[in-house]
Amino acid sequence: MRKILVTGALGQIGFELIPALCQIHGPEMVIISDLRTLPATFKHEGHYEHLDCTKLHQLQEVVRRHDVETIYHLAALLSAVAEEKPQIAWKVNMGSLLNVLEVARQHDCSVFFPSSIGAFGPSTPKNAAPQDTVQRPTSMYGVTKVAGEMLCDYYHGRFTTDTRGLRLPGLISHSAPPGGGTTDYAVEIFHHAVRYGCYSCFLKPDTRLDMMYMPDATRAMIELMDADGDRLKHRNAFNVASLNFTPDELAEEIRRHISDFQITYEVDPVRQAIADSWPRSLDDSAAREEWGWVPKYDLGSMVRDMIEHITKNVQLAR
Ligand code: NAD
Ligand code: AKB
Repeated sequence: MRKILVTGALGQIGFELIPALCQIHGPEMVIISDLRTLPATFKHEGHYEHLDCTKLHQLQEVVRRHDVETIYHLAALLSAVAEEKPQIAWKVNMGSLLNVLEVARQHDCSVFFPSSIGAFGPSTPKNAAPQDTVQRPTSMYGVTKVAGEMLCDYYHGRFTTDTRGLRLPGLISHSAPPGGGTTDYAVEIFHHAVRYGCYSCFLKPDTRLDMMYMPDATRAMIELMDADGDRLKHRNAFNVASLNFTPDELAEEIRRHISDFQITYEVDPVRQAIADSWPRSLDDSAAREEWGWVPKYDLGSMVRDMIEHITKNVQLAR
């Protein structure tokens, strides 16, 4: 049987996508790969390959040797890091995607591409941004995401490569740290709330953005890749939404569990400018119609689950 390759698998998404894929397909079917070496603390099953996806020959060799059928291409620099190193971000985000698409074309693989709310810009409608709308992002991250969406659609149209993608919002998980994005506050806040009872937030209190709990996000990726291709009118990439809040509203929900939690604000102008350029919310009706997307977590159930898991981890570490 042909296998599944996950690139950039040691990051925030890979940490939860790998166990989900191993549970469905069996660990022997999942190839974990990253530029980083496998940390001793990494406990997941699945075969590990040290792989720099900007190197075409490395990617070709791994895909050929493991007879890969599906590639979840997670390797990329996130928005805040990409804005610090725009030239490197272009090289990593676009260079690795072009390599993945080329190898997919040669070996008849399907490709999952994680686009982002960052693929939109200030001229996109701010509320309920439609599936098909203006995409003129002003961050390097956004430029690579919108170009990535188009490149994936090009490979599908030109070579019939099965490419599919999601415009993911800020993702929240308790098991892995975020990788340098504008929405990282929504993960950091929980660790600080449980450990210290306070958090200094780098976005303004009323910065409204879409967010999603990681179990919903990994399920969305797997469900999209399993969907009947004939039903898909869109491919790269589908708006998906579930949670929508400001830092102030998230802090209020955390106070239901940690009543004396305090939030203060020390705004980072770079990340604030990126957040202000993104839509406040997305319309995900195309995903719901074309492949049956339905989120399971709301703000209350996400916050409860995050606090339970982080509290347990903190107690175990003591
Ligand atoms: P992350 O930063 O946590 O992890 C990315 C991983 O890619 C890291 O482990 C890094 O070592 C690896 N990597 C970097 N360059 C590489 C290279 N040349 N070859 C191989 N591996 C390399 O990112 P994440 O949060 O897991 O996000 C994964 C993907 O999902 C990215 O494309 C990101 O833009 C997208 N996305 C993430 C979010 C989010 O909130 N986490 C939201 C929208 C989209
Ligand atoms: C980031 O903030 O860069 C990511 C994203 C929304 O793409 N979390």
